[in-house]
Amino acid sequence: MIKRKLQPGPLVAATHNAGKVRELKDLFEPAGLVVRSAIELGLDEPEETEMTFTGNALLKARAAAIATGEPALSDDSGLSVTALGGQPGIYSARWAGEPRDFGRAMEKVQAALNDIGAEDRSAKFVCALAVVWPDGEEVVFEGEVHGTLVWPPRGDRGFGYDPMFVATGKSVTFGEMDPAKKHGMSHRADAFKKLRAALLP
Ligand code: ITT
Repeated sequence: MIKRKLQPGPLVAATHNAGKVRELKDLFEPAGLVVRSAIELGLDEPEETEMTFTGNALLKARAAAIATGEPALSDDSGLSVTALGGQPGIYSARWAGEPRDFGRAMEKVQAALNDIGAEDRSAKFVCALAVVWPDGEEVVFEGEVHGTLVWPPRGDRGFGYDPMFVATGKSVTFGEMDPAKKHGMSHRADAFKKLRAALLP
């Protein structure tokens, strides 16, 4: 178990996804961390060559810690659909094409479910949060949230696949939900709770 703590002060969020930046700031800033994103710092976006959320999270945080000389936080996450064998999974962002269009990505998920006549619409969001210090020490925490996919998508809050995801026991999609409520139950919040217990003073 890692003994080191994340001290109040600068933390680089190694992400180019504006939706994640917003959520990571909401989660980490109350703990006294001053979060600056890879977008604000103009950092390069490394190619995600690993086959797991954890592997890709570490790769992104390592690149940012090396580039800045500051502790770096990254988030690798995605939607895992049961009837699609876990797809889009680590390819969740790539299903949106270039430039990213999550309306299209959601249509692809819906079309893939239609193609196989899937009755099982269960899915989960998965998140790996990695912290890497400039001296090379590193740690990762994983979280998830289970739910069901609805069609058509609903709501314009959140980001990515949020408008088609309803968490178990809820009736609104993450796209319709108040961000503070999403932070109480999301895959990112689940990983953050584990990180907070281990790394925040
Ligand atoms: P970075 O690598 O720069 O962080 P990215 O968008 O490429 O940004 P990922 O490779 O981790 O990030 O892709 C994760 C995708 O999964 C992301 O683009 C979203 O579409 C989706 N996703 C992750 N968390 C989500 C959430 O809370 N709500 C909706 N969609 C989410």
